[in-house]
Amino acid sequence: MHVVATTGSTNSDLLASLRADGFDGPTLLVADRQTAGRGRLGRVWASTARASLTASFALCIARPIAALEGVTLVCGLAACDALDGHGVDARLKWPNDLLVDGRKLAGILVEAVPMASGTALVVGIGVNVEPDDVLIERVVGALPATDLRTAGGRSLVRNRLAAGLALALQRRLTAFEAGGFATFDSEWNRRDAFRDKAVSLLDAGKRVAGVERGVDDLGALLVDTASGRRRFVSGDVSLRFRHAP
Ligand code: BT5
Repeated sequence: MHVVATTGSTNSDLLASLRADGFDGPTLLVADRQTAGRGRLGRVWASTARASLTASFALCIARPIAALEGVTLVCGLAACDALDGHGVDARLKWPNDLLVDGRKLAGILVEAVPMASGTALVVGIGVNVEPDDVLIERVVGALPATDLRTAGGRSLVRNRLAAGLALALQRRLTAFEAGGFATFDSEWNRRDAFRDKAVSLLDAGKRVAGVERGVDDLGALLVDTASGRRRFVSGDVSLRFRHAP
């Protein structure tokens, strides 16, 4: 476990060291302050030194990149496990957000590097720990933000939170390595914040409306639309609540 005062992005740092030096055992990198935090699809992850946990965990699993369907969702379940231990019961928004009361508490960014013996994964997680007006101003997006303190969290020492997240990730990803996503779908669906809700998706620039029906055994999102059930796997999908017309 390494803790640094400031860096651009803990995900970028672990990816760079994997590419330069290969995999050197499971590594947890925590930054007190992150200046260029990344979300999915080129989006920004906002954080402040006072209020946020920004960390990444690198580990290797014996599966090729082509057999990683659902891995991000499993990381979401692991993050929920860790937060359960701090008294926060989070819900999941496909594919990679943790919500409490419809507000975004944490986001996960999973990146993969092929290795001779499988795939090295860098699992980045940003968690809002304390309420912070500066942070709220920096969050531009569809969902309002919340934080562990507001959600009633206990024992919110950041290094302890980070270590708990890494242990939960290691445990869940070991199970994923053996059995893939198929053993996780019902558990994920029980945590799904959008289950049976009217949603609108942006799929490669095209808007699709329907009712969200959870995920299948490969982690694909199922949506009932006017033209039947559709399955979304692409990374380029944004999910939004849809208000009744
Ligand atoms: C994510 O992306 O939610 C993944 C965030 C992962 C961040 C961690 S921090 C450690 C590691 N190092 C990195 O560089 N990244 C990882 P996405 O689903 O694309 O969500 C991004 C969107 O969330 C933004 O466009 C905003 O709308 C919103 N957002 C940004 N910062 C937020 C915050 N602190 N709280 C709530 N929402 C936020």
